[in-house]
Amino acid sequence: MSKKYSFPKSMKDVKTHYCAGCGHGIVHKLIAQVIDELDIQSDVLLVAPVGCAVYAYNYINVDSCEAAHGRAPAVATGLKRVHPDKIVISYQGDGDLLAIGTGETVHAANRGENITVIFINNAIYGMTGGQMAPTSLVGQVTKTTPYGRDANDVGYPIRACEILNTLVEPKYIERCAVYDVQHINKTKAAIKKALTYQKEGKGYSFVEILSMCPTNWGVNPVAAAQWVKDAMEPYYPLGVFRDVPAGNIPEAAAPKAGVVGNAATASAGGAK
Ligand SMILES: Cc1ncc(C[n+]2csc(CCOP(=O)(O)OP(=O)(O)O)c2C)c(N)n1
Ligand code: SF4
Ligand SMILES: [Mg+2]
Repeated sequence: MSKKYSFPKSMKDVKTHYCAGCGHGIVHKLIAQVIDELDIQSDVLLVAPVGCAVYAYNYINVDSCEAAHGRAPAVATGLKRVHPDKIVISYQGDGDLLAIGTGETVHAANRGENITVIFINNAIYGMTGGQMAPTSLVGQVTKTTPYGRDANDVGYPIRACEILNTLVEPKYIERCAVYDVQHINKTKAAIKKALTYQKEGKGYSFVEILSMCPTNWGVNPVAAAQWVKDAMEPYYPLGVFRDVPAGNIPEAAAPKAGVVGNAATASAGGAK
């Protein structure tokens, strides 16, 4: 017997403004489903980004606010500190999170704010018409790299999970993708784990999602999904980078007891 599809309670039943094949709508729905499953609709505070998901609050039916481009983790920090019992989600694109907002991103993670950051990596500035993002691939043609991204000029694409995984405080870091059903289901599980950890007070969680922007990549939705798999995934490997409650703490990020203020430091004159 086929299971009847039920529309998420935490999703507004409105027409989408996203292009066909865009990943944002898929991720919005996953977030809404997880909010329903965890029964936290009245507890969630969503910080919407500046980017194509600027109207995230028109779809996800929770209390929301807008943050200036790049500032969402700072706004999320304020909301969480004032309302520690709320579940605070910062939803951001790659231009928002890794260009103008790199500082806010790294420092919120480094402070170990008990918030969840959902990072939509579509390798481009979608909303503004397809300029190069920090995550655009080498050779990728964009409006601002008409001959393809040249690493000699602008450096290599930035890997957010790998950077955050060098910090001590984050408790959960995973990279997912939404190019097929299997990966969509995995993404939902990652979002659920991140929000569950926040609910349990475990600390900072970060879920990166490789996503499609067919419009600015200049391809159809099927080809866009394929490009995420074939071109993006090899550079941005999927998987769990950090899961502290499960005991997965990389050596480099593990706090070393006694290093600061120990005998060796003291005999060398102490920390200044
Ligand atoms: C302070 C500021 N700088 C620049 C902009 C212009 N701007 C709006 S959205 C955007 C980039 C959006 O790209 P991304 O964050 O990757 O989101 P996407 O649309 O791809 O989901 C930029 C540069 C702005 N609105 N505010
Ligand atoms: S421009 Fe790209 S990111 Fe924006 S709605 Fe269209 S497909 Fe999605
Ligand atoms: Mg983008």
